[in-house]
Amino acid sequence: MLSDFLRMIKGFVLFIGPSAAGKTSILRRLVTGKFHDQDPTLGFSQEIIAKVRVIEIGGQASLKEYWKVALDQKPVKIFFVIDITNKSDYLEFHDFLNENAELNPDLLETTTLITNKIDLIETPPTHLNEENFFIKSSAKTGEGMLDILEILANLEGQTNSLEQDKSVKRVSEEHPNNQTDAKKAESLLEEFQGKF
Ligand SMILES: Nc1nc2c(ncn2[C@@H]2O[C@H](COP(=O)(O)OP(=O)(O)O)[C@@H](O)[C@H]2O)c(=O)[nH]1
Ligand SMILES: [Mg+2]
Repeated sequence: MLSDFLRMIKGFVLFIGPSAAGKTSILRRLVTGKFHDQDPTLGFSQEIIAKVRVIEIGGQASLKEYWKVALDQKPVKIFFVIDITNKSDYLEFHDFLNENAELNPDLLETTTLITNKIDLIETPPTHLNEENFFIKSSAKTGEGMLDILEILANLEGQTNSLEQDKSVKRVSEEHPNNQTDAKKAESLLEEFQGKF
């Protein structure tokens, strides 16, 4: 089961947020330095960045239960990625904090908001004035990537860092789109178990 798997890999960074906010694009940019236009992730993906294990879970309603499973494992860091041009993404961020505060009391401290797609607008929307801190990013232009990397680099040592296989950079691609979420979770799980 996925929950067993997540328990097994304690010590990780979580990338979550609404579908199509740009989570995969940011992770790809961090790993490859490039931007590719792509389809939203329908399941999960994982990258190793600065030796830190980063797990992305897609934003579809059907995957929210996996968010909770992952949050329950107390990730060392959570990045909540939203599309800066989409106000409902921002509202979803606050719903996320409210709904999961009980499950994960460290949530506020652990979570950093990333407002992605900054390349699409001139000035950040005014509702963001209420945020103390957020990283403005663009997977397309590379803006904000250094800020994210800096946070990840500072986490080195706090996560299970795959020391046994230093050559592994990208552990897994996201899974093909012609599978159901459950199937994807299952096959990703198999792949992970084969690798670690
Ligand atoms: N203009 C622009 N488009 C982006 C950016 N990041 C992602 N996208 C596009 O937004 C869509 C969703 O991106 P994706 O990374 O799959 O989102 P995810 O579902 O959060 O993983 C894709 O078409 C991306 O090419 C960005 O910074 N700027
Ligand atoms: Mg994705």
